[in-house]
Amino acid sequence: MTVDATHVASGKVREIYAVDDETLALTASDRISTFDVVLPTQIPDKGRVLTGLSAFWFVRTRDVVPNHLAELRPDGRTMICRRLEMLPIECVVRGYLAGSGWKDYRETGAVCGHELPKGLLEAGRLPEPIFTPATKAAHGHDENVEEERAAALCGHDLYRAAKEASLALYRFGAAHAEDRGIILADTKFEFGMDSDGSLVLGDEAMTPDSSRFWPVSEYAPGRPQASFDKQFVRDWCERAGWNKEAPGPELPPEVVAGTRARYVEAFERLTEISFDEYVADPTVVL
Ligand code: PZK
Repeated sequence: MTVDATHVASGKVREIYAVDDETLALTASDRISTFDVVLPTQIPDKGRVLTGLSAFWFVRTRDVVPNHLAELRPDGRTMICRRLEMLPIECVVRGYLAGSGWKDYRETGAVCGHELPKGLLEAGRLPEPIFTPATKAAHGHDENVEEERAAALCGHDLYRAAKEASLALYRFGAAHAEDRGIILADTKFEFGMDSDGSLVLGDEAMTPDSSRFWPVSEYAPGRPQASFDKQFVRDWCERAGWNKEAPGPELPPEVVAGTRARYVEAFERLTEISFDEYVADPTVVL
């Protein structure tokens, strides 16, 4: 990184540095996690794909809700961001029933208080996208919560604004992606407040790490869907007989190359910009 900064936090595959009192640097590594474990093998350029996609969406959704992006660094993997006071919830929007949404529906017929029609299939499309907030777990999995609990944690006005912004962002991204052969099945946003208390979108946005991307061409409800980006890794891990506890297995070169190609393909399909051009000059997404 060419920005002078002190490290303040680590995510599974990203790091945050403090630049000054008002500014952070958010940098995406090439690490990959699957089955909740970070693997010892990196996927070259994965961090650039995620950062480039986030920046692409941030620029195109500014009129939906303001966001924290201040500057995209020449490395293509670092965003300089406005420092926010983050809301204590994960803002998840689901257009399809997968993961914990499918699990909750199967067990109760509802997800976060949304009573859904009977007879929906695993990975089935919902009649309307739903907002399904979750509380941030310090470790382990986030917990889906009902609207009243999430609103009490954020304050009702900010909660309402985050919910409406999340649904509008998802509708924009999902329509854009579907036109380009990718189903944005669900996605997670994180919001914060700026110094005057107004809502700002933070974190990453509509990337493969914060969303489920499914290829339209392979979509078939009634079973788990192939992941656009991680399916080679998951398949290889299953065939290798890994018990899904840390440490994960090293990936062979053909799985690394195939997975890198899928990330680059997602970037190019969604942005309609060549990834090589992005690497040469990241500002092409802005
Ligand atoms: C912030 N995270 C989560 C993400 C990590 C941790 N603009 C902002 N202002 C203040 N805080 C944050 C942000 C953002 N984005 C986000 N934690 C703090 C997170 C990635 C890596 F280590």
